[in-house]
Amino acid sequence: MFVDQASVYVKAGDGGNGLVAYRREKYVPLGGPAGGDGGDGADIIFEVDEGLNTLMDFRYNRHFKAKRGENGMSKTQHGKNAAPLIISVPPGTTVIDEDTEEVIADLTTQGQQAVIVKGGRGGRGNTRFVTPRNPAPDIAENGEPGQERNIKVELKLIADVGLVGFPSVGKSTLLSVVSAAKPKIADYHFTTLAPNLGVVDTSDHRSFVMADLPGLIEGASEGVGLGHQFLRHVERTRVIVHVIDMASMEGRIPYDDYQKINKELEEFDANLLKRPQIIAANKMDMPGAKENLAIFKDNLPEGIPVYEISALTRAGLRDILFAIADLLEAIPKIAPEIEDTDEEVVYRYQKEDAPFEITRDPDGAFVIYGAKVEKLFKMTNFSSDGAIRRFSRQLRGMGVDDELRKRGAKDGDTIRLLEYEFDFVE
Ligand SMILES: Nc1nc2c(ncn2[C@@H]2O[C@H](COP(=O)(O)OP(=O)(O)OP(=O)(O)O)[C@@H](O)[C@H]2O)c(=O)[nH]1
Ligand SMILES: [Mg+2]
Repeated sequence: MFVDQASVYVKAGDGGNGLVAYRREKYVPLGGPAGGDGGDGADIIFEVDEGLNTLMDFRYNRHFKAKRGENGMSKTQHGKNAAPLIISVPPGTTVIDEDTEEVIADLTTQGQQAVIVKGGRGGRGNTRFVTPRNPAPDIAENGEPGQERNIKVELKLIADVGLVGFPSVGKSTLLSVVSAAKPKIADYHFTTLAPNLGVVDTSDHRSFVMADLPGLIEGASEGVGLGHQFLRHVERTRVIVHVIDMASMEGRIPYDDYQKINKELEEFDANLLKRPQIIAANKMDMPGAKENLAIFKDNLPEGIPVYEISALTRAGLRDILFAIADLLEAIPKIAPEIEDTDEEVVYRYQKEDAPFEITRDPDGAFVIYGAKVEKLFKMTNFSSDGAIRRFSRQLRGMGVDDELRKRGAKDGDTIRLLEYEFDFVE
């Protein structure tokens, strides 16, 4: 398989901040609370687009940041949620968390979506902090930070087209002139020992994946030559391009080649003969090729398409590529026998945040860190006393105070959290 991969950083949108506001009414100097909630930040979603077949887009853009939610507004108006950022990926894309190696998503079928990072929830406005004891709170939350992660995006390409034929008929040469692939080419048998894949772009902007398979010989289906292992690859292609040396450079008769290879395919798996097949009559630049082709065509049953090409001079390539692209468009996307490997997926991004850890800096200050405590901190708007008191209560609830005391913190000691410092107060 041809694996294309990219390392990418993704950050979902932060939630919008909640607002502290009060109603203003005629004759009422200070009305009730009226601060709205912030909107949710945008998720980043990957979506399968069958039209794509490379991760080219990630080569040039390795950072994706989604929009934040709108801040809450007065008159209890909710800020707008940010629309998700949808990124198209080709089928066969796997997304892996670079730090944990966890597979986040396996995207295979057209239109399938997976949330890669989740946008932050909007912060609550002061309307939501009303209690019987505090009917006009001055507390509002900041938006929750959007999730961020480093991911590895991998594409495992399954070939649309497989090139089959005897050794040295020019399969690798053909792949090398229609794609960026650089397979080894030489005039001895079995130059190609493992499939090479390349992405072919036709001049009318269609594209497909072509595999250059190792040469087949008589008895391949019983394990002669490179045998079975490579016939298996043919099974996974949607169209077979049968490459034949029309110049008969090794003295074989082209029509015999055609029959022998088909017999091997059939003996390996009878279904392979039902796969659409196109004949590439190669080496048409050589003397004698025209005559051989005429005889070949006389023997060939009606209705089997033959394209005259020369991989060496590049003659006839445009037509055969168009014919392949047309055929691919006319048949189902994935070969039936591999369809059942599809699984509906699955995103497991929601891990319980680690609550907090405490360490000490060389100057004796206590340092608090951890995803959960840092998130609480970021969601606190420290401009109001109410919010500060709420934050202290939340820390106490998590057990931060107890843990600090256990480690010997005294009234007035310095506590650090992210880039801020405050005093420990008993
Ligand atoms: N004259 C001529 N020679 C060609 C043409 N295409 C390929 N060749 C030559 O044929 C020889 C074999 O080409 P390859 O592309 O390595 O053949 P292959 O089918 O990949 O062979 P294996 O990997 O061994 O199965 C090389 O010397 C090529 O230069 C062509 O269109 N015309
Ligand atoms: Mg080869």
